[in-house]
Amino acid sequence: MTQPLIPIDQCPIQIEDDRTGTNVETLKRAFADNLFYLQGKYESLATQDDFYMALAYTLRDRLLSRWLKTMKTYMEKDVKVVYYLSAEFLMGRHMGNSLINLHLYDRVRQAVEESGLDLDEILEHEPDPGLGNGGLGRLAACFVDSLATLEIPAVGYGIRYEFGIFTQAIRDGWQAEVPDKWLRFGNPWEIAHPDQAVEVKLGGHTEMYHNEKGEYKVRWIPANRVVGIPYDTPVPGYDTNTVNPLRLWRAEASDDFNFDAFNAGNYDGAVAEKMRSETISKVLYPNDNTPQGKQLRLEQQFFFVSCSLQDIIRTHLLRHPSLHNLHDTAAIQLNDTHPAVAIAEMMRLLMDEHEMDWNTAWRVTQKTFSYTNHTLLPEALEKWSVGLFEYLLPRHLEIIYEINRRFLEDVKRWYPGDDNLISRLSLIDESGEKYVRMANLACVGSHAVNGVAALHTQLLKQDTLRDFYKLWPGKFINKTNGVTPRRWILMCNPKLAELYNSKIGEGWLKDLSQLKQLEKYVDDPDFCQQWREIKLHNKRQLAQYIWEHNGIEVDPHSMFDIQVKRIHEYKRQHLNLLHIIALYNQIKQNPDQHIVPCTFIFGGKAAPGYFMAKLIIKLTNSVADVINHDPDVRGRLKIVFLNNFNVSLGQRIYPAADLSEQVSTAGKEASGTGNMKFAMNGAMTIGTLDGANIEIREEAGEENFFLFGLTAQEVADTKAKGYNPRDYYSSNPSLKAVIDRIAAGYFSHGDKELFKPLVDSLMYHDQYMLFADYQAYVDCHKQVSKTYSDQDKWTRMSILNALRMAKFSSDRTIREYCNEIWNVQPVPIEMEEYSQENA
Ligand code: KOT
Repeated sequence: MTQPLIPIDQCPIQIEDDRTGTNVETLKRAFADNLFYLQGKYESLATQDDFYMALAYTLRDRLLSRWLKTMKTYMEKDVKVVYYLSAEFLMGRHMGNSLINLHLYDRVRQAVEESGLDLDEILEHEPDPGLGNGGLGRLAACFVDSLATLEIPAVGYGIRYEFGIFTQAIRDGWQAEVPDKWLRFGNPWEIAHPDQAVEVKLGGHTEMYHNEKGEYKVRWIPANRVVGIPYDTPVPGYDTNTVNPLRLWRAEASDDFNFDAFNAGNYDGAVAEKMRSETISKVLYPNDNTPQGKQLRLEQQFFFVSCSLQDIIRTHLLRHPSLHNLHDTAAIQLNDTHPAVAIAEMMRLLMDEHEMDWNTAWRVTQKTFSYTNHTLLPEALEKWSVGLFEYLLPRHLEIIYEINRRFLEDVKRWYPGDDNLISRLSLIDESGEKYVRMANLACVGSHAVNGVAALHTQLLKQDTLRDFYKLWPGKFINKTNGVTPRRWILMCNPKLAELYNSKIGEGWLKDLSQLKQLEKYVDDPDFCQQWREIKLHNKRQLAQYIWEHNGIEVDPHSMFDIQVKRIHEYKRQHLNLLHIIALYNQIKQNPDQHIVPCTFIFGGKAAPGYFMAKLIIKLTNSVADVINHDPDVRGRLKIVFLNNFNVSLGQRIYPAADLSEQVSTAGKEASGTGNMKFAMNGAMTIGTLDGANIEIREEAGEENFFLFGLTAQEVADTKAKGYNPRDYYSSNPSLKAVIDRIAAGYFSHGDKELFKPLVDSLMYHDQYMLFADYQAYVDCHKQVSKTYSDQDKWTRMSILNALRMAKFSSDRTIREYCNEIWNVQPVPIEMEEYSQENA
């Protein structure tokens, strides 16, 4: 007789089991085992990549019991779950994070060292999973960390891109894009679940029929089908047993789709179709703040949305007989409009596949969904041509038209005769070629709409979404962004974390407001000395990195003035350059004049098709070339462009900054999150009243923030009056000298054409008003230099900044979403004694 299987939760796993044990001897044994049995290598022949893989498996094993227990608890308790739908999750490396969240750092370091290896070197061999472009994707990653830490049942749903954001190389000062083959050696953190694959339909047409009850129904006859295979990555909370899944979908050809071609002996045709299906999850579109109106992009969006909604519905139906109460078990968050087609897909699934009537389906949909807007740039609002929509998603277009018809009928009743209002609110833009407006769809289909910083939400209400705000003021709510202090303080700045721990213990990691207790040390010379030493240590490490990667020697005692973020005109990296050139001009006029030695560090990727952003990178490198080598400068100014800025490079950069550049045109940056990471690590901010800068300044105290520039209102007023950048150029000799130097080809070996597009754009349009803010920015920098020269004062300001950033923990943000949008509660995960003891 065969033995029955023991239920997994009753498996008699022992403390010393090689897959769960956490004492040093067991860890060493497990590590060696994984190297042998999973990597298939003798230690003597193994590479650092093999060691990384073996250690990753060792850690994943130690996450599994908590992970399975988390899933089981959610099932049994029938809890309400947050589903975070996002086309991007910019997770960064997993290994360091798992070591921290499992409290295993010290023991694993010892095990690795006793095996004759270096943990830091192994950590560097993890590829940085770059499944996102910038702020929006990184926010999703911070949110899943906070959700698990706060013990909130949650699933992150997205796409398992085979190629993430490109690797940026710099060739002759220009950006070059190299494909990101992050899966080359396999991904040890994920587990595939082909048993839970779902089918997604595309294209074709619809037809009407009558069901058994004689009701009129619509059926979608697709032209194509693809299959979504889920890959789950564990997301462990800090200091909890909760391990939530990040579920990413990979597209695969469906069997029956190939079947006919194969049977007919048409292998080439079958293979071509297979390739076409699998292209859907091939590559992340590298655009930030500009949509890519490509068919494949819409296919990606619909693909992951449909997979995820089918998965959510399947989960619900395991415990409930119908979908009438879906909103009681599911809160679905749309991370911008990239997944907004979910509103139509949910309606289709409820009505066409689960027999629900329109009114009920619409009520359930609205109660389930909420939508976050992430941009104020009008050109970034997504719209899809009606023709493409009809071709790819014929049934969804019908549904969108019907949502629109009913919606506009209501509006006509509320505001009779206002045709302009109707055309602005319509889900269809009919001003020229017809488009589906995704933000309008998301607003109508959600019960809550939020911006990501106070100013951003206010501008949404006043401007971008004002007509919707007028209809439903109660739907609009602000949720200022935050970042996880686990990665953005503890992991990236261990010395600072150690200082905090030595004074107040580790409670601050889950309650950042505890740092306020440290304010009493702000005048304590010992504490200030330690603070400066930590900053200097971090700067030395970054200087070393710069030396190794750029061959530029920088002085760790110089002021590190840093701007790292995507390259975009509205973010105004070129305003930073104008200031640097102004300093250079001063030196050229008077080489002996005193200036505060300064290292200007830049980093960030440009969208491959964004010419002006690429030209800004070229200009940065060209200015660096000239200034870094000019003997008159005597090393007092250094300019460094760090290539391939990504999450792991960010972890080196933020802790080493003295000054954080947050200089976007007011009213353009929705929030910013890099600004928070810098301030948490004790950098001072020079910034405009834009996005979350405003709230950072409020928290830090206005005396601890270098403010300059027009307000959002002044920007709008100046534009309305007719802005002429040439007036500023002609009346400001310093600005004129800077522009003239670029235009004369001084940074381009005499070539006057190279930077002409940039110069002309500033002189004749200056859409982002660099000239209007130029003098204020230069003056503010003088204030910065003066303050930096008084190191006691600077240290005090730096300390107060770092200690007052509690508001910008993503834990605070997530608590607000839970209470005010999702209506979900924490669900603690109880573990058997053995794992508690081991933890
Ligand atoms: C990308 C495409 C379309 C619409 C918006 C985007 C977008 C916006 N991508 N990243 N963002 C940024 O999101 C961050 C998180 O909320 C913000 O801090 C930042 O200001 C946005 O630019």
